Amino acid sequence: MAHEFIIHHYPTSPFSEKVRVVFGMKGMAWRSVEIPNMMPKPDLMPLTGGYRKTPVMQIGADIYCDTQIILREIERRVPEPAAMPNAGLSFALGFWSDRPFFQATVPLIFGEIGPMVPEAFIKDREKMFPERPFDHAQMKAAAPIMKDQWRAHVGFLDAQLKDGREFISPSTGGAKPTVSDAHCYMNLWFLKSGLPQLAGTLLAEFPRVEAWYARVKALGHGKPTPMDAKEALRIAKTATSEAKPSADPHDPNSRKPGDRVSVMPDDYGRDPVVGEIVFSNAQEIAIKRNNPAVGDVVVHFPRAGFWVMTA
Ligand SMILES: N[C@@H](CCC(=O)N[C@@H](CS)C(=O)NCC(=O)O)C(=O)O
Repeated sequence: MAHEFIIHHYPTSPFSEKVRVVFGMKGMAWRSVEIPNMMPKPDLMPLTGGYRKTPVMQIGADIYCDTQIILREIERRVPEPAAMPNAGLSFALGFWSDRPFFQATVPLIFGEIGPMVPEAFIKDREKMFPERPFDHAQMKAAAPIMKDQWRAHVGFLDAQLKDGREFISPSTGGAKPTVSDAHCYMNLWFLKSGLPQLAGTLLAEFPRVEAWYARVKALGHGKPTPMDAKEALRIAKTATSEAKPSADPHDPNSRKPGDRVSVMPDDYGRDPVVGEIVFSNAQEIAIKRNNPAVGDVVVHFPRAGFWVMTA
């Protein structure tokens, strides 16, 4: 039997919402393991080897870190209905949603709800962003600037929808939802969930965007069934990775299967994961590691936005 898609996530996670929306587009069944929204994550670390962000996808003994590789892998395994037709630059759109647009959304939310946020969460996020104190007064002071930024980013969406298309993607003529909709949806979903009133005010001038948002929301989340975290560990332990060793003839650094490397995100939560290369290419690196709780697992990362170093 093919392994199930297991998502390690929590309901309020905006990056996880991208993945849930793509499951909705494809009408897929998946398993849902709820993880804490801060460290420690004792049932996740054996799987990832240190990567601590949310979400993480597990398929048997293969572990996928970061939505970029998670979405690519879902499409590879379940190509129809296509969420990534001609998907090249949709990945660039992903960077836009994950970085500048997200960085305008976070201070808007935490500037407002900051005083209610537990101390442990603040400490955790300060560890995740060591160069940036979690100062909600500062975030609140930046709100006017961030509102301007947020409005400008939503304006991009509005302009894309101006020709009456139902969905964002140019490659489907906008007739069908694609991963581009999930990228564009994330920050609106985050602000609407955290501060519905502010979102309503900022979106009032963009009825087309609101109508598109409702269409994406109506796609749903597919069919999730809860799974206990311990069950996910057990599945990893009994499964064997499906990753096949293969050389990367164009690797500019001449890395090869078996080389020991450490891989980490280049932005925040820069926890290195160490293992031996199974395969790598321009878009993916898969490394094998072992942990007593899960045995041998292969952890997959995207290349854009991640650093690979000799370990
Ligand atoms: N580039 C990552 C970003 C993931 C991310 O920042 N997720 C947030 C939650 S939505 C996070 O990890 N927060 C800290 C945590 O959950 O411990 C991706 O695309 O998956």
